[in-house]
Amino acid sequence: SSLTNPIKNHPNDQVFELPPLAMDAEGLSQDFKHYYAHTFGRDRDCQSAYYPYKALAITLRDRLMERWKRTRQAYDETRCKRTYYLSLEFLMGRALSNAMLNLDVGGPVEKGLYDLGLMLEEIASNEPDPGLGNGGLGRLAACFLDSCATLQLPVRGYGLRYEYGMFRQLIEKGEQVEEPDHWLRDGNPWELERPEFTQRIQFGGRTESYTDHAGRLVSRWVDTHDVLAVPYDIPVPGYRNDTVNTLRLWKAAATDEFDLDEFNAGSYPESVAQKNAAEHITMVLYPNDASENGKELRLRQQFFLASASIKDVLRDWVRLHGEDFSRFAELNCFQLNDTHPAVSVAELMRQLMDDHGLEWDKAWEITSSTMAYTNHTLLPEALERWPVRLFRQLLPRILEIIFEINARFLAEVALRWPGDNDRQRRMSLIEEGYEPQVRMAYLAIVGSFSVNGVAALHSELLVEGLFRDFHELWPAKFNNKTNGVTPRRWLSLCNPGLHELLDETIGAGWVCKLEELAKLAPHADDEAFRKRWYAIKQDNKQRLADVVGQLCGVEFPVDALFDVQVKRIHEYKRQLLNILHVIHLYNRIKRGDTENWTPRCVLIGGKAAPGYVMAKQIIHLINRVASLVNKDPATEGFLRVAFIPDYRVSLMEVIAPGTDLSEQISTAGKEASGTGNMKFMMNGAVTIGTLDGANIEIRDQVGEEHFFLFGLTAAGVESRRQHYDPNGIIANDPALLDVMNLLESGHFNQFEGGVFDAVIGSIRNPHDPWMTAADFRSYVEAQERAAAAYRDRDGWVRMSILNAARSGHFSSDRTIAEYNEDIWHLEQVAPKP
Ligand code: B1N
Repeated sequence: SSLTNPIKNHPNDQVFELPPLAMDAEGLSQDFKHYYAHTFGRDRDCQSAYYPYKALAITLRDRLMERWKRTRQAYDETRCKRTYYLSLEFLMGRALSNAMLNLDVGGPVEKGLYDLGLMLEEIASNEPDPGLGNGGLGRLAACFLDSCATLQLPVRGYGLRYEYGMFRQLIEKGEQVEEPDHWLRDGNPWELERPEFTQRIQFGGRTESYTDHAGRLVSRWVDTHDVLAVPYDIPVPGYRNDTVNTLRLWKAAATDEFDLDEFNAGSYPESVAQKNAAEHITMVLYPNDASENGKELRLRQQFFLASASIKDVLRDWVRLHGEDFSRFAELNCFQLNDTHPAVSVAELMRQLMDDHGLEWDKAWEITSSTMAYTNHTLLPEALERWPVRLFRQLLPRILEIIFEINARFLAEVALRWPGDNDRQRRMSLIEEGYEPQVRMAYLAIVGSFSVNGVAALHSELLVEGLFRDFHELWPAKFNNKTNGVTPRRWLSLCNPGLHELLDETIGAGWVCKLEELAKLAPHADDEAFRKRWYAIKQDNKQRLADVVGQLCGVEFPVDALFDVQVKRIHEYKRQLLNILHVIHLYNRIKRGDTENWTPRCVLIGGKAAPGYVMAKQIIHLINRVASLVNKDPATEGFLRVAFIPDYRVSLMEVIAPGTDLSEQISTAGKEASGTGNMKFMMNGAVTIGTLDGANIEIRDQVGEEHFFLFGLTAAGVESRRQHYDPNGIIANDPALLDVMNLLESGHFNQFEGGVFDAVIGSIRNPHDPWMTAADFRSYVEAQERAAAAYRDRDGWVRMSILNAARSGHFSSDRTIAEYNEDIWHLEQVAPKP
């Protein structure tokens, strides 16, 4: 633009000199009133409950804003090394109470509002829960940003600003129905649009060779259809430390150019419609968890994120260092959250060469010492492969670069293993065949200096299996970083009762040094302490029971064992095994086998990918079993079952504190880590689980006597596959046979013949990859041990305390400290006072 900024052109720092904003009740409520009345123009007659929330959000955002600026300045002035966390998902959850906690203004805000006759909790409940992620992978990214800000590390998140987040789940006639989540409808007070940092992203077109000014024959990308990327910044406050980091989300916007050919052909509307297509890139989050999608629009999203973020970083680099990239790798790191942004490897090469004139070797040295890759799954159905044909059509220049990377890489392989053609075929970035494909995980490994898994077992399985050849070639690249969760949201915020007891018992240091929870252990022997612990748990169970009552219409009595499984619905997570156990309990009740019974409330929740037929059938089955069990008078006082609809971050904040027994029952070797398991443990739930993902480390921490273990090991699962005989297992286990008979007789689908055939059939299938029948007996026995343990109230409370006490290892602060120590090597940078 030809207009210039008068503030920039007449250096006058007075403009930015503002007194620090008030942090007391009086000052906060003044601002709240100002925004409500003057900025939003509302009064007592306003019908919408949204405006009080919005006024409070802006009041808090102002306080973040001053700290945000100082954090940015500190990072700029120190010229410190930075990390960029690239992720297609950031499942941030609500921001308001988190901002209050981290700014340490919870008390004053509550008082200021109370003096105006308003209830904070009621106002806060009007905040939408942004669902820009599917599950664990997206929520992990959010926990990591929280820990980076709290540790004062210069880390910026880069993601997409989806217009529609994760769909809202309704349950109609027992089945999942999806509804679009237009979370931005009323605006988002937490985002700051930054049109001045808009980037231009290329798609399509073709490449051509030309001779550059230095006489080199080089390639360029021409005739492209460009899309604008407009950034929206979201503040990420650290815990009471004045640091506010940034999450930058890109929105796609059309350029103002028309497609001239179309235009001249007289198809004006088609030409304008083209523009529309550009804006579709960030319209919707793909709702698949741990399964790939293969749709062109998804590849567009991935490249859009990669290209815009890298351009943003390089522009900043040039602003501070000019076109000299010699120190770039020393001062920058990209962490790839799975392969979703892995096209970044080729895109950084492209920008360094085509936009900044570097030669291949220099660009490769920079790229391969700047990129780091985290793998989150071993499931073959989740491994991303993109057809070469799609790349050629959408990203022709990127494909050229991938081919070149591959040619040079395979030459290295040939040098190390001369004549081993099979190995070359196995390791190639291109999978040959009828439809050749780009293997994104291999591109990420070849282009990165670090490759990590997300729990000890997972990282071992990676180098023994999927990445074996690469581990042989570059053993030092591979490492483990066991996941963690932020204790701010997942203890301090969500469990105020426990929070207070912890502060009183071991001091307030645990919030940022979660290992200090270990100091709780001796108190497990103190009866008075156990009483208080129990009382808090019962209160939290009541809070959960109220929600279950409202959302499911099922009454959960709080003296029962609260047995909970919430996570995405997937066959490998085995919600089916859980429901088989429920049917088994129901059958026992009906047979009158209820001596020494532990009353139990089973809660299951989670979303199925809309195209995942089996997962949807499992939801249907759970709901049918639940309604039959709950309405049968015989179960009264023994068993309740509920499926909680629309499981999401804000629901977990109520569920985790109110849970006794945490279900982590995946087929061993299939759940990379799990993170819900950690949230439950922190809040004093005991785990029933397999030796899978981080469960193994949870059990190591808490001790085997405080964990209900069952099932095959990962190695056991693989060796059983050859001679797996579910029908033999069923025939020889009367309890399982009864359960199968109930299912197969149509007991749970009286007027819906055959609707559960596929899911029931899977249990009897000798090729069932999840081996549900194999673990049934051992699961039921572990459940019996858990039920017996719960009847010993003192023993259970002790176990609950020890679980929380040993959960310190699962703070994402520990995880991030390890990423920084081994991969990023960032200095802590504090903003100036
Ligand atoms: O990532 C979490 C782990 O704790 C879970 O065990 C793991 O299942 C989860 C494609 C994924 N792995 N892969 C995905 C998500 C979206 C998508 O489109 C795959 N999610 C996980 C955090 O490490």
